[in-house]
Amino acid sequence: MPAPGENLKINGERLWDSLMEMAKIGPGVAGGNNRQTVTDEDGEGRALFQTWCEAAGMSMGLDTMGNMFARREGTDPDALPVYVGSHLDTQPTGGKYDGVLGVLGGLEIIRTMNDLGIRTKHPIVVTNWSNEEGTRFAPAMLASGVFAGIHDEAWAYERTDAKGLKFGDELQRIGWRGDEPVGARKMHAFFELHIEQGPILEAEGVDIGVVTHGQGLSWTQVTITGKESHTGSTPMPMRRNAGLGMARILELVDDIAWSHKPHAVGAAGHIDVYPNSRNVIPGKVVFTVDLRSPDLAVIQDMEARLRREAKEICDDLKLDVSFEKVGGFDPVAFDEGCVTAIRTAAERLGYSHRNIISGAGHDACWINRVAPTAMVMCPCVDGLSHNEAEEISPEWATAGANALMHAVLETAEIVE
Ligand code: HGY
Ligand code: MN
Ligand code: MN
Repeated sequence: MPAPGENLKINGERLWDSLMEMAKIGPGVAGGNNRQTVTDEDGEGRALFQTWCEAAGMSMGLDTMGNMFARREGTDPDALPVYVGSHLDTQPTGGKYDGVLGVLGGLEIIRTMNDLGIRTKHPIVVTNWSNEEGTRFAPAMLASGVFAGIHDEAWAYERTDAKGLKFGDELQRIGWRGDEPVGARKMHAFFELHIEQGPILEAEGVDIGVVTHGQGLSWTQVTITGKESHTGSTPMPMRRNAGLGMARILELVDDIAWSHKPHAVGAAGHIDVYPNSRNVIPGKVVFTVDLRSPDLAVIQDMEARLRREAKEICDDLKLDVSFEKVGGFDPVAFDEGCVTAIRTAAERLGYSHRNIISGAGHDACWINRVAPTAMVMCPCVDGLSHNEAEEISPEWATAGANALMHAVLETAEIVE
């Protein structure tokens, strides 16, 4: 079985044009995107992706979680397909490349194979996973989690957004709830291309991140209850200020993460204050603490310390506090064979590369549970992501997609 030739390259201009075309759907207010999961804009992005896949001669499958599977046939229809993809949904103030590069990078592989008449033994399937971000409906990687048997589908359908709308109802409403039973598909392997979303590759001037591991994640939703009262006429000793409790706990979260430097991280990105009125002491606050580390024992220690010391803070301030685990996964070690395919691809193509641990969670972290999986990363400007100013260069996108293509073709076995 021949390896892909070193001069086998994708069409970088076409990939970049598709990225810019997709970025027009669900525009943000500062040059990025707001194409949140199962919104009308998500539906438009899905439709454009389907149009492009069908124009490339692929057939589209759609499962009951809205996961999309565009299939290019192989010479052996019984061979398990090689899957490649990521997600098209974005953060509310997201960038143009987070997730999208992985989906359209997969499509560009097919377009290049069509241009050059390349055939493979294994079919190749380009995938768009629903609700990777978990911002509108927690947790993150929801649909790939159901696919991998981590979450129950009925539970996933019941996840609600800030307006009380349910994921399953919204998926149905936008017309992207398929009939194919989620998780029924078997994979030969899965590959995901993603921007690093961190500063390492750019700072070191490295083209390709060979992702050996993904750090683990823990999302704890904290609810603090005090007493709403007048911010002017309530004497300080009488106050039960839920906002003060949250402020001290956010300081605690920062201290916990620093106590496990250099790798652990912690913050709260989601915060709701009630009644959120200028002259009312908050009677209730709800926020989600995001703790991460490559080391499971560190995550467990951080979670335990958070609950223990947050309770002490609230007791001191005469506040009630409750905790709910709303998301998380253990640190991930990707498949060595697939990781080697990516490293070999980078070497064959003459790209600088280094092993890297993914700081962000990805659908690949769940798919790794059910199929040999690995990721390839490209740099992003200033390591910035989950910000509308997220930026990459066309050269980085092209190099990442070339390495992805070589790993996918090598695994799918080119047929002369
Ligand atoms: O939260 C994450 O790491 C991913 O971006 N959803
Ligand atoms: Mn992503
Ligand atoms: Mn993201």
